[in-house]
Parts: sequence; structure tokens; C-alpha cells
Amino acid sequence: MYAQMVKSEATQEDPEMLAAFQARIDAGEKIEPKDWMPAGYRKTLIRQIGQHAHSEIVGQLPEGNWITRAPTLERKAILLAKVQDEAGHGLYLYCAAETLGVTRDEMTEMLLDGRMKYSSIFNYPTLTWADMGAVGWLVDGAAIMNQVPLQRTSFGPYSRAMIRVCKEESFHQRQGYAVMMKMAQGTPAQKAMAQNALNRLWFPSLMMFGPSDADSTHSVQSMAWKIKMNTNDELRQKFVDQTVPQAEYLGLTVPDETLNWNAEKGGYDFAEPDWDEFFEVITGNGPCNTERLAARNKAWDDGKWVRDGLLAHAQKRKMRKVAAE
Ligand code: BYC
Repeated sequence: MYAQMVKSEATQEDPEMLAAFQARIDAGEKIEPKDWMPAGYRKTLIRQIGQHAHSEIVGQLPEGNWITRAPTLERKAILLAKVQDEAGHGLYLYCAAETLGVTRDEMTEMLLDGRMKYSSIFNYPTLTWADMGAVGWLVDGAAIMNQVPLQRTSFGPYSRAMIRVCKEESFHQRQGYAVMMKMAQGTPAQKAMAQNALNRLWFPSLMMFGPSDADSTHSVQSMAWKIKMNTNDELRQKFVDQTVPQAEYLGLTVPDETLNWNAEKGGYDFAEPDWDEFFEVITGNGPCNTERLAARNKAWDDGKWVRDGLLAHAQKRKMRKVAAE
């Protein structure tokens, strides 16, 4: 089905229909699944929403790793609930993408064979309990910064999914900050652990917003279609401006010696992440890419008997219904 849609992109689109579509976008109207849309709009949405869904699912792995090792029963219950929320986010997003004519199985297969991506951040390991704080604070913090504007995105099902996701995401960010606060106010060893987590996850979190605007291949068209509401650099700047005072409140140091308040621009000047590292990570060569994809492949293979069973059951019911008619 997906291949057919991509092929249909090659067909010429009527300039009048394209102009009318753009006028709807410019007027702030929502595009719904049954509305006419340019093939490129559909394809970009499937790429972005599918990638977003995969990120939620793969994103369970670094945190799931700590559920059995959470320091208290309360922390375990909170982390478990958070990881379950991420599964739910993945499902809302897969459903939103499915309204565009791609199936969840097709998207999963594209993830597993490398045709689709997931967020770079989940290719970094979570080495200590403090990483659970830093992930909630920084990773969910960066995710919200990106997702709040996406509540106003032009495609109705994506926009509605984002409204629900954002409500849960702000709880995630706060629980992460609460873990960091506890660690930062704890023993010197606990504070050092929190600082170490911040040191390791700061730049990977900045990478979540995507490459610099100059290297972003999709931003211009995606912003014209209101699939994206801000550029990558705009959101990265907002994230730094919001997060630096939070780090100061914790008594932790952002690992960037060049960090400096710039009164003229009303924001911080800060160091760019290592973009070579970013491109290595998104092309499969990050610290945990192999492990993450192996886990997703295993889950897919282990679930085959369930999918086969469900299909066989549906087939039997269908045949019984036909026989009774
Ligand atoms: N990682 O033209 P650009 C969460 C790729 S999960 C990997 O700027 P675009 C959570 C990009 O795909 C939240 N790849 O792209 C879950 C493109 O390559 P292709 C995840 C990246 O799409 C569990 C190329 O680089 N949030 O919060 O206009 C636990 C050029 O980039 C990344 C979303 O998915 C990256 N970071 O902008 C805890 C938000 N960045 O596809 C937390 C929705 C770029 O041409 N997505 N690439 O081969 C978006 O807003 C946009 O897709 C992005 C990138 C801002 C990420």
C-alpha cells in the first residue's frame, strides 16, 4: 500500500488543487484524512509521524532498563507508569499515521529494515539511576518543547494526538526534574551522579531538535505546510533558555564553557552539538543502535505467533459469517 502511494507521487498534481490546498493551510484549517492532499504532504507526514511513533516505542528501552532497579517502590511505580505512557503515545501516533494509508506493520517493517528512523537520543545508554532523572528532565523537556507547537500542526489526527501526548509529557518532565532535585540535594556522590548524567545527556538532548537549520532538508517545505511550526534552531534556543536556569536551581553545571547570556538577543549563546556525531548516530552508528534494533526485531519475531493467531481467528470468524449468510 505504501509503495503504491509513493509511486503515485510521480503523477503530476493539478496546480489549482495545490493552490487551493495551500490556501486552506494558510487559513489555519485542519486537513483531515479524507481530504485531498499533495502526495508530498502525505509522504512527509508518514515519515514524521511514523518516526515520532517509533521514537516513543524505542524510547521505552533506555528507561525500561531501570524499572527493576529503581531505588524505591514509589519510584518503580512512577517509572513503570511513565514507560507505559510512552507505549500509549506510540499507539496514538501509529493510529494517526494509519489514517494516511500506511499500516502499522508496514511502518514497523520500515523501522526494522532501516528505511525509517527514530530519535537519535535513544541510541545513548542509560548508565545510572540519575539518568532516569536526566531523561525525564532533558529528553521529555526537549520533546515537549517540540510537541507543544505540534498541537497546532495542520493535519487533524496528528494535532489531536499531540494534545493528549503533551498532557502526559509534562508529568514526565516534572518527575524527571524531581529525581534530579533529590539527587542534587543528596550526598556528594549522588550529586556527582546527577552532574555526570547532565554531562552525558546535554548535547544528545540538543540533537533531538534535528540538524541546524542550514542542514535541515525538510524544514522549509514542512513549515510551509504547517507540518512543523518552528525551525530546529528556534526550538533548540528555546530549550536552552528554559533549561539553563533549571540547572542553576539544581546547583548543577551545564557542560558548556561557552554558555553565556546574550542580553541583546534575549537568550543564551551556546555551543552546537557535535554534528558529525549526530549524523553517525542517525545513520546507525551510535553507541546503542545495534542493541535497540535487535530489541525491536526480537519483539517483532516473538510477537509473530500472536499476530498469526489473531489473523487466523479473524479469518475463521469471517468464514463462519459467510457460511451463515
Ligand atoms: N533523530 O530535515 P530535518 C519522546 C533526520 S519521543 C533522528 O530537520 P525534520 C520520548 C530527519 O528525519 C519524541 N533523525 O528533519 C519517548 C531527516 O532524515 P530523513 C520524538 C533525525 O523531520 C520515550 C534528517 O535528519 N519527537 O519524547 O524536518 C521516552 C534531516 O532533518 C533527528 C518527535 O519525533 C533526530 N533527532 O525535523 C522519553 C517529534 N532530527 O527522514 C521521551 C516529531 C532529524 O530525511 N518530529 N533527523 O532520512 C519532528 O518534529 C521532526 O521530525 C524533527 C526533525 C524536528 C525531529
